[in-house]
Amino acid sequence: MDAAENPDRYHLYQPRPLEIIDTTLREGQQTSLLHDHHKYFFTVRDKVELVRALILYGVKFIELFSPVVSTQEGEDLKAIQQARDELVIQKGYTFLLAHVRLHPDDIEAAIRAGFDGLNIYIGTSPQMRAFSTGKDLDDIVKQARKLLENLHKNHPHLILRFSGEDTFRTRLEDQFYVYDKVVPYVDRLGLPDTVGVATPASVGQRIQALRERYPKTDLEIHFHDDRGFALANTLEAVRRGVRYVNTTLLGIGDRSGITSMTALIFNLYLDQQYDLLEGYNLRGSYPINVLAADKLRTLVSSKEPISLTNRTHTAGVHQGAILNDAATYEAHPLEVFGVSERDILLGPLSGWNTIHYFLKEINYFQLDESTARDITTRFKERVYQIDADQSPAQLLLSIATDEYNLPKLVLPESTRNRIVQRLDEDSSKAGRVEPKNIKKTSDPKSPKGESAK
Ligand code: HCA
Ligand code: CU
Repeated sequence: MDAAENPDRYHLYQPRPLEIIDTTLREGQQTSLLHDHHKYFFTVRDKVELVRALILYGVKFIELFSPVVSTQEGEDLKAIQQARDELVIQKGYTFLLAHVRLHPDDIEAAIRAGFDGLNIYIGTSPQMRAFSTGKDLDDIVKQARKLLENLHKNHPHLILRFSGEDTFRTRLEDQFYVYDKVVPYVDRLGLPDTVGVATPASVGQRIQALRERYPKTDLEIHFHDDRGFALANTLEAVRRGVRYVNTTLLGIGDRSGITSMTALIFNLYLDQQYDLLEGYNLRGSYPINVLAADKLRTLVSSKEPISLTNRTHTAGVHQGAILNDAATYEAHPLEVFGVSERDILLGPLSGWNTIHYFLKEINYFQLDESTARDITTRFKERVYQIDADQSPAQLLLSIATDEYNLPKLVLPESTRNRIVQRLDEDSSKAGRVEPKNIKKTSDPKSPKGESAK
């Protein structure tokens, strides 16, 4: 289904009080983590799985690169559009937005590719004007007005957003000068903190000024985390009524990234902002983080609030108290956000990374990556035939135990029955285990080099 079939879909849509615009596949793909782990880009399969997971989580707006970025990005878009269309009956329509420069080539390519909307941006700060675009404010205004007026007239159903990149180093008068000219033609005005200089105080002031001047136009925020303020800035903006918020899974993005989707949702819940949570599947928070981490070949970061690390206790005193009552050192209801082994939803679409993670980190089996890949192949062959009373997780555990005889890490007494995330050994060093030719490790009760983290 493309935008032409039901062109006014957006203007018929009733936006919720909080609309997340996920940009994992645009801003997130700019993360250096992809390079650290020699991955470099998300494959089309990664993208489709992430998009499906985001839609099932309740996200209605997904930002992607403009097709001019690379032929591959243009190709992958078709698979993403198909994945989106397959979920329309179950979850309603999800809008795909192209991130485009204020440039006719980007804009035309995005329209041809069937995007629902354009997230247009151009640098407005003195730094961006001098060293990035080379355009002064009058050039920007002239070009923006011409392009946006045409788009508004000729493509009335496209969702249009205009952002002055580097808003928080742009003088308020300069931002007004530009936004005054484009506001009649757009659905949203963006406020990106491109280099992460904003604080909750400066965010509050800027948003108040923009809301007073453009009371009828929705604002969209995008905060980088260079100072560690992305989340605090986002909460301040939302508190001041901003409806559209850019986030990524795990907060990945350029440099130290932007606001993490699940960290935002979690904090709104803790602040009892339940109206803002309409339509979001809170229990899917941890599973979606695990999925994103898998795609990056890493674990969910310890800095991510919705992580197993937040339920991991190492200090003896803490462990003792936790065994008496978990609330002593666990103040937050992480189980509401799916931080539990039950919520790693295994199935035929699970990648080997998820399976590796599930077996190693949650069930403490010792296995290397190539064994995880083999097990994944077996699991996928069998999962279609499981009995009604068996779950995919049970099937996987039985393959690991009965067919591969995988040795298990024995945890210290005090951490038994707790969910513990460990990063104890380099999986490349863990022995490869072949099915049916399996010898138990010499003494599985005292595996080498283990430590529960
Ligand atoms: C970029 C910069 C950007 C754009 C945000 C926006 C930023 O990577 O192109 O379009 O609103 O942080 O300013 O991500
Ligand atoms: Cu950015």
